[in-house]
Parts: sequence; C-alpha cells; structure tokens
Amino acid sequence: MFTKAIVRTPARSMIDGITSASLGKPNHSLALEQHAQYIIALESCGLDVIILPALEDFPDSCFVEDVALLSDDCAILTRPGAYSRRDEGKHILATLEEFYPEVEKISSPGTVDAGDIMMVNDHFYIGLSERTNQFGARQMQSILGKHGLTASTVNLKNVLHLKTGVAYLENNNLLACGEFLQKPEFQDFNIIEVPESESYAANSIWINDTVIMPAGFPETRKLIVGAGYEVLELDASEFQKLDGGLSCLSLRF
Ligand code: CIR
Repeated sequence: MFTKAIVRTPARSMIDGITSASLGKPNHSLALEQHAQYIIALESCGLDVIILPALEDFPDSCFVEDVALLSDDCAILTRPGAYSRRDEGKHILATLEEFYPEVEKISSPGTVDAGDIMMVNDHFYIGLSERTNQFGARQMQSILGKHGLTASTVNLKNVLHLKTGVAYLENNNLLACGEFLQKPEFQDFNIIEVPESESYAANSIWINDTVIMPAGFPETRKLIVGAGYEVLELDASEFQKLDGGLSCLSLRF
C-alpha cells in the first residue's frame, strides 16, 4: 500500500522540455489542469500528496519520478541521464529527508532515471537505457542490496524508460507492450498485453488496487478492468507531448 506521493507543479518552461514526440508543444494551462486532476486522482486513492513548487530552470521537473527511487526501506536520489535534468534532485532532497533518515545518492559516472526502475515487491528491475548506464545500475544494485533488496538489469531498445513500456499492477500482473512482451525475465508474470496502437497506455500506475491510466485507450482499459481492477482515466495529453506518462508525474511511497 502507498500512503503518500510527491508531485511537482509543471513549470511554464515545460514548453522547452525534452521530447522525441512530434505532438507539438505542450499547453501550460492545460497541463496545469491535467496535473490538478492527477493530484485529485492520487488523493482519491488514499494518498497524501506533497506538492512541490514549479522549477522554471528545469523544464522537465514535473516528471519527479525520475529523480529518486523510494521504497519502504530506502530513498535513493538518482543522477538523471539528461544533462538538463542533472540537478533536479537537489530541489527534492530536503523533502525526501523529511520522510527518510538517510537519502543515498547515485554518483558520477553513474546515471539513472528512476523511470527506468520497476519495483516488484523486494526486487527492482533496472532498465539500461540512454538515461541509465551500467555504472548507475551497479550503484543502485549495491545500495538496494544493503537494504536487503535485489535488482537485475533489463536492456531497452525502443523506449525512453523501462516504465514507458511496462507497469507492475501487483498480484503478479504485468501490463506490457512492444519489446517487453517477449523478454525472458518477464515470462513468469501474467502479462496483460497492451496493443501496439495503444502503447502509451502501458505507462499506467497501480495505487492501492486502483489503476490510473491515460484516457483514450479503450482496449487496454477493457483488459485492465477484466483483470479485476478499478480504473481511473486521466487526460495526460500535455505530458505525452514531452514523452512523459502518468507514472513519471509522481513518487509514490
Ligand atoms: C524527459 O525526456 O526526461 C522528459 N521529457 C520525460 C520524462 C518522462 N519520465 C519517465 O518516463 N519516467
């Protein structure tokens, strides 16, 4: 069960965020509205939501998921792979220290975006991507190990982050798309296959038995409802324009 989430208000500078999508620039006012709905959805799942202020110097800073890995046992500040995001963590550290006695850190030459890390009980899958390198993954593995947690790496080919293409929905259910469907390391899960045409919906989040998913993906919605979950749909169009999804917008713990 999660009890809290940290989010950060989207900055006006988000229009200059990093993207590989060709969906146009995000509309800041609409992003703020969608973000407000996101917060309401998290609260309706029982979470206390800590809302951090916008950081204009960091266009991608609303994607807080990438800057830290939080679990019941430890908090780890990452070192984001994109240079423009490298110092975002400094602005969240004090908040993390309110909840964790010690916050561990990934250091150079390691880079990690925590959007590349999927928690499955006490095990963490770490995607090796353009953002997360071997050094970072090894540091992460060793810090998690100190806390009695295990980790393994997954090579990514086509997606930005591991959780762009997979989401663990608890109860051994894995929502997955594209390159992750055939990965040997995921074959023991009950795979809920997201159709390629709805791949954006693979970035959904489980919160206390509700699945929050992006609006507009009816096939995936049907599959998730069929697996027995309550579903909340949210419009995430302005974040999709920056390659971001619903998981990226919060740290849940
Ligand atoms: C970036 O490229 O870093 C942002 N525009 C999007 C980050 C999305 N985060 C995530 O998938 N965890």
